[in-house]
Amino acid sequence: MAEQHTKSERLRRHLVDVIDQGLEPHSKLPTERDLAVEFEVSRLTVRRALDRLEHEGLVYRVQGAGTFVAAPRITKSVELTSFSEDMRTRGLEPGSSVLVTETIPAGARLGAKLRVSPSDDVFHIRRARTADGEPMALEDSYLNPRLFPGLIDNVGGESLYRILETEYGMRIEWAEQSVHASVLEPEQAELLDAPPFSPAFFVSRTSYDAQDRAVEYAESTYRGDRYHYEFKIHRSR
Ligand code: 16G
Repeated sequence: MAEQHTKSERLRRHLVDVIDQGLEPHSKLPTERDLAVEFEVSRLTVRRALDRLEHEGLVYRVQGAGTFVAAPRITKSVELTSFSEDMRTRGLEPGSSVLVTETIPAGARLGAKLRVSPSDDVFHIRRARTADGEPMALEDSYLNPRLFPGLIDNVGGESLYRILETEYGMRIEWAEQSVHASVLEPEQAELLDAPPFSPAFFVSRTSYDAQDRAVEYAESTYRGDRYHYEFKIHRSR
């Protein structure tokens, strides 16, 4: 058993090296059978190595088609950035398509987030966010119409934070953010071009301006296979 583990670990490392040395994302790896023959190991050993690589997000499998090199995950650092800024620092071109713009009553939950009364209206903007044309996240933004009159008639493909700054002179200064693990509901999966119930990150953020006014409450669902969060953390004194 231990022997088999060592062999699969050796094969795993070899495949990591091969991928790192420049295998293009989405290129196909040799079949399990070919790998077993080439490395003189059992199919079970090959499967173990591939299982780990899949678990680590380096490869993905398509039933009946084989194993492929995964696209690199996008690192999200914990700084207050817009989606567009995030993508650009990673050399990716951000994009979005607006799926919904509507004015709805805040209700108790959104009212509390945006510090308006439950019977007040709020703007709801739902966007599918892309990086280099690939779907990355679904984003529901809620804003106070009194702070941003006419906003929902102005949102298009460009950065929301930019519109808030340039059109309304509103700069977001700080935010409360929470992240939890989630899965893509079938409707979300379809919009994100991913399998239903695949892993996702659910991120919610309430953003404030320098006067601590609640500017936006947003809920974003990111594809779990394309994102990972990176934190710079300091030991408390
Ligand atoms: C981030 C924010 C979202 C904001 C968007 C602006 C989270 C969960 N979401 O994705 O609240 O609307 O950036 O991006 O942090 P944009 O300026 O590119 O439209």
